[in-house]
Amino acid sequence: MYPICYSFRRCPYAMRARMALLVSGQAVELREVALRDKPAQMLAISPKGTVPVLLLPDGQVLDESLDIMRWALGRDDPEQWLAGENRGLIAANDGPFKGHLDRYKYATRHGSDPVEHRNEAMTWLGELEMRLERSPYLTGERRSLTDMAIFPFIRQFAATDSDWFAVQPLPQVRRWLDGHLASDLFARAMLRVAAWREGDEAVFLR
Ligand SMILES: N[C@@H](CCC(=O)N[C@@H](CS)C(=O)NCC(=O)O)C(=O)O
Repeated sequence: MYPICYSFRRCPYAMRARMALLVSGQAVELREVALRDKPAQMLAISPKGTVPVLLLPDGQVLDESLDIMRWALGRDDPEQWLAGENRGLIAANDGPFKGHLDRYKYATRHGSDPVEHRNEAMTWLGELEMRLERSPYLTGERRSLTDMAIFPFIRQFAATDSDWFAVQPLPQVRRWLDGHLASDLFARAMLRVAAWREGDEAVFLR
């Protein structure tokens, strides 16, 4: 029996979880969720209703993306991603940066000033730029959990206005981001699947 992963292809939290599952070789049944019509089976095990959710064969439920990453890498960590976990950087991404990203990208929904939040977000990107001047990845010579947890959010920020982003003084961030976007791992994690419905044939992420 395989673990079941409820996921949403474009969700940055789900992307980081899928990449950790793939790199660690943990095959899972992938159930693509329509966020407007979440499956009752998912809500029954995780009423907070966010993706990703991982249901393990023993009934244990992991419904935080970082917990799913740590679980997968705890089983096998061939690239030693766990050694590069920088909790402070990930928390800064998931907290303040994500707040600015949402208020920039979805300014109408938030009633926010997008430029103000884009500027705030740029302070964070400047910090990443400085780190990436010192080493090719955020925590050293190789990609690690920290890179993989953060880059899906930088991808979203960059794509919000790609012409604008392309001319920002962030050459190292662009190099780092482009490398991840061109990686085989990201391509595998971005597998296209139709929204899951009960009775569908299982789709596997592996
Ligand atoms: N802290 C959670 C956050 C997950 C999250 O917020 N996912 C979004 C999609 S990107 C979601 O499911 N939102 C619920 C909704 O839109 O209904 C995690 O790391 O897994």
